[in-house]
Amino acid sequence: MTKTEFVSPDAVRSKFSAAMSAMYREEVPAYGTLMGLVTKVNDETLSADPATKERLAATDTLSRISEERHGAIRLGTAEELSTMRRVFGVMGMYPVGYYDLSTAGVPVHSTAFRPVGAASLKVNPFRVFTSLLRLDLIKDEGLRKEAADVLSKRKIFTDDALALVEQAERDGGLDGHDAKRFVAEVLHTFRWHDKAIVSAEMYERLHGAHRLVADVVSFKGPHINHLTPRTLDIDKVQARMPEEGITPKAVIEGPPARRCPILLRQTSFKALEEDVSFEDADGSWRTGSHSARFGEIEQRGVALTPKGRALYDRMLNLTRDRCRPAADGSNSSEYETALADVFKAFPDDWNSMRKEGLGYFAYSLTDAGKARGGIEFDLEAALEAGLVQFDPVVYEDFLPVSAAGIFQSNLGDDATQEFVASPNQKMFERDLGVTVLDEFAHYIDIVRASINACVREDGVQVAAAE
Ligand code: OOG
Ligand code: NI
Repeated sequence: MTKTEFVSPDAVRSKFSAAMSAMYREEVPAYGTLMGLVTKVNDETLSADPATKERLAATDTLSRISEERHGAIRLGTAEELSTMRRVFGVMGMYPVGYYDLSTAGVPVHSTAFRPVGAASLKVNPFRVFTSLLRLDLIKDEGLRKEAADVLSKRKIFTDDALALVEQAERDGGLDGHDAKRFVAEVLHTFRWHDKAIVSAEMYERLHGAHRLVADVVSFKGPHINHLTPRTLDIDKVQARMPEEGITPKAVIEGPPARRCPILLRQTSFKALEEDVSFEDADGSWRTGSHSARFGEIEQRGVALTPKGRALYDRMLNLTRDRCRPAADGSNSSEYETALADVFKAFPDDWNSMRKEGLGYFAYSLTDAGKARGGIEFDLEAALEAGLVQFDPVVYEDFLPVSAAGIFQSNLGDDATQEFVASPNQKMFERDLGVTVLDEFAHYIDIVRASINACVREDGVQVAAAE
């Protein structure tokens, strides 16, 4: 008997990411327009900056950028979340990090399913920001029960998708034929459904509790609500969006524009008002509207260490103490000035960030280092001697304040609501069925592995800067 050849989880993820992109392009044409603009700006940026292009190519990250994107979904129950974890597991995507959005008035908590490890990320870094609705934060007990009841009855995965997940877990993978079926079956879960599963009257009550509650509870499944391509120059794309008929939100979330980008900058366009229909008691359908799906772009920079991240958080808080960005964009230039001003104190060259332990950098041998067969002494000395070089490690995760800004801009300016901040990672992990991975441990692993690969076989390993 011949041994079954399994398709690698990385290849399944690449196929899935491409299938999602094709589906969303058809569902939301503005996403296709935005992708075209991002590709154009990325090409222009790379031609104007051959040095960056060369480093991206040398670190094998150039090819991933045009295919790079993240999406987001919102789930309703613990069972949906734990099953989603198993589905993503088949594609080599694991839950990294815990994001509490209750502080920002959004009744969800979240994780990011994404590949882990330099090799998998290079193949395809597709991530899905996955939120779980927190009905426990909704005050109206009657409504909470009704919502839980609706959610307990819906089935968001097809029977074949579930069977294929079980098969992959049991056998250790899927062959080419089944991997294709798996992608097609799982795609159904993320589709848009314009027929609500609740009455118009219940939709209004859910909406009254919070727009997000209505979005999660009223439909058959967790429609993908945005797909975000990665740009190399977010300011340029933001400035050109109106030319393409797209209106971006007022301010870019995250750090200011810098010579050396850090973490993540994001901007989005407002959710579309879409026709949906609700079933009446007599079985007829009545038209209404719902807004959920939007577009977003992002620029990714270097991953920060806990020290760098603490500095970023402090500076963002200082900025927001000075000027809180209004949802209607009325003070956006004042906010941008404050942001740029405060962040002047954050070093803006790679070597200072590296030396001060603010960011993660991967090391590799230069031609001279390769000619010597590697290094065997102190890393700093090897850098000085030109035997080793370093490149920024890309930030692969999300930022809670930015995520809150993205959620808010899509909920409408009037939707700000106060919840008592109540992070509950324990509850989230119980519902998920595993603990979430630590993002910092992941970056440290990448740095360590890069250093070890520079060391000569007979050399003494050097410790990574952490
Ligand atoms: C997710 C919003 C967060 C991001 O990029 O920070 C997000 C959502 O609206 O469901 O996608
Ligand atoms: Ni997003």
